Amino acid sequence: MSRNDEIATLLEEFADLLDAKGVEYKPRAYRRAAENIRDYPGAIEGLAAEGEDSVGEIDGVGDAISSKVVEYFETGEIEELTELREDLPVEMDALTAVEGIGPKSVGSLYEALGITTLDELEAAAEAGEIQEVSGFGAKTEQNILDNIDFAREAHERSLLGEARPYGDQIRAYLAAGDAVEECALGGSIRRWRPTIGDVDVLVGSTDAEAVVERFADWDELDRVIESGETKASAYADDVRVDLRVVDPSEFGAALQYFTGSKDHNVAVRNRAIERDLKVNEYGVFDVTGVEDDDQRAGELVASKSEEAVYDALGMEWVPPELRENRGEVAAAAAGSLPDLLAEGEVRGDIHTHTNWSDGGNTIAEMVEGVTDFGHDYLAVTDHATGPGMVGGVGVSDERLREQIPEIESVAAEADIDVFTGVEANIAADGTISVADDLLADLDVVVASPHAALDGDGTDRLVTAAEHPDVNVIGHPTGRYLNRREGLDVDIGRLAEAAAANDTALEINANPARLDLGGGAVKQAIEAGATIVINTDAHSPGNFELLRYGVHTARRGWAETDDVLNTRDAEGLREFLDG
Ligand code: DGT
Ligand code: CA
Ligand code: CA
Ligand code: ZN
Repeated sequence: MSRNDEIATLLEEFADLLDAKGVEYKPRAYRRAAENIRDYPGAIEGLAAEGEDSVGEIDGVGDAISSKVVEYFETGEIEELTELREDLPVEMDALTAVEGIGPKSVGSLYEALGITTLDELEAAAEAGEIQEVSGFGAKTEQNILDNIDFAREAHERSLLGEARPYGDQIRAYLAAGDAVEECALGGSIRRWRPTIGDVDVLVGSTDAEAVVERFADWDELDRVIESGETKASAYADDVRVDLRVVDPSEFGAALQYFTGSKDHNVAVRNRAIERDLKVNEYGVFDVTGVEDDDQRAGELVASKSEEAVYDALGMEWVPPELRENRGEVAAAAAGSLPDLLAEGEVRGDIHTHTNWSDGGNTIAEMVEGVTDFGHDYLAVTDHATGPGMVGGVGVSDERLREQIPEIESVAAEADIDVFTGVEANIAADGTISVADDLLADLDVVVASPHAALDGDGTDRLVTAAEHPDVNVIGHPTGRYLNRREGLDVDIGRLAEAAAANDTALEINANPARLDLGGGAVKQAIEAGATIVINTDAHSPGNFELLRYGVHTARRGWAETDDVLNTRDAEGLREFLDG
């Protein structure tokens, strides 16, 4: 975690605690400052060393906050935050993992019932005490009971977007070690699953002790929970990291085994058995006539590389994102694996926000950011008002009309193509929250569900996809990973409607969403739909999130032609006009 992230996280905690105390306005300022510090390209510790004025040069960071930042670097704590924590000794992250429970509710429940943990919350709900608290009702209480298990489980899994940077860092760090011959990530993080139980990292080395030692010395680790001769486990923040060291000659077999998924490995193992072979973490062995049940018994056929392991089983090498037992074993055996979309093939972003709605930056700053990122085009799609847009976030039709010439004037100066657009809301009955004549005047219409996100949403989304001016269904299920499951959607039926109406289905690359997910993407493509991968950026730093969308597309077997924004601006225009 960079010091910028560290400070941002503290300020967000500050904001949550202020919210819990019922303080108004201030939390919003703290969150905005946190976001800008996180996105700030320089090192915050450098500014802090120069003093409060330098910290205050970051957008949205006023005197009160900059003095706290300096205090933290000087003393190692923010006194006011420490006091707030003592005042409200709640497990904020765990409690707010329950859908419908925010920091404010946590504050009220602590005030009224002294609730600090999920267990206490559950007990109070079961005893009917929650509905007695002012501002809560029987419905909220039932909602807590319905969601607590989900929240408990979710709290134990990290988001891919949180875990992946640690994975990249630990891999680079270990790979630079003297004793390390091979190093790779395995497990769910290598498969780019949207949530991660632990980050698996595998090293090939003849000196396991030195590798375990180097691992334990990694700066980012907060605590080591287990350490043995060839393995170790530790936490960096809330992310668990699992190290395993194997002999370099067996690295490929170990990597294949520890990448999983379990279901993929079962299918691979069954294929081996059919051919009188055995596959395990040590290699592929010919076991014809072998009685010995030692793991390494039999004639070794392959173990050094993953390619060799799959080859020995008569299969193409399987990209990790496909290893979910969704038909990849048969396809690899038949030599018919998809030619997957690659990072770098996506050429633009058509779902982004500016400070006209809830984004943090101007239209010009977003255009500059996406240009620096290397894209060929951008669509500005601020939130329209409507259901789900609380706190005046959405833009009225009238304001959207005013925004069009503003976008066009930035476009005239830009090195890339800039499209006008909107992110409209899909109401529960499938209607779109913006007037038809305005929709017709905009280049890109993203329509997304933002409220009433439970139950079956198929009819609702199909109706939206059939609207002649809707180009993209944004984050179709509305899920928030680890927080809410979102709409149930018959993806096949939605995809058919989308394909028939030239509407693309989005993979929202924001790591909190990754919506659609891999399984749904595969179904959508099979039903003929076009996919579009957008970051839903609210600041220029968010364009970097694209890779999570690309790997989600790969999990859905997407090839280049399946993805709308691999086309150039001309190609995109043809789709929009089609
Ligand atoms: P996670 O960490 O819950 O997000 O998911 P994974 O897939 O990373 O699971 P993890 O960390 O428990 O184990 C890493 C891989 O090791 C897993 O994908 C497959 C392999 N593996 C672990 N335990 C077993 C097992 O009992 N049988 C088989 N076939 N494979 C296993
Ligand atoms: Ca894992
Ligand atoms: Ca593991
Ligand atoms: Zn959006």
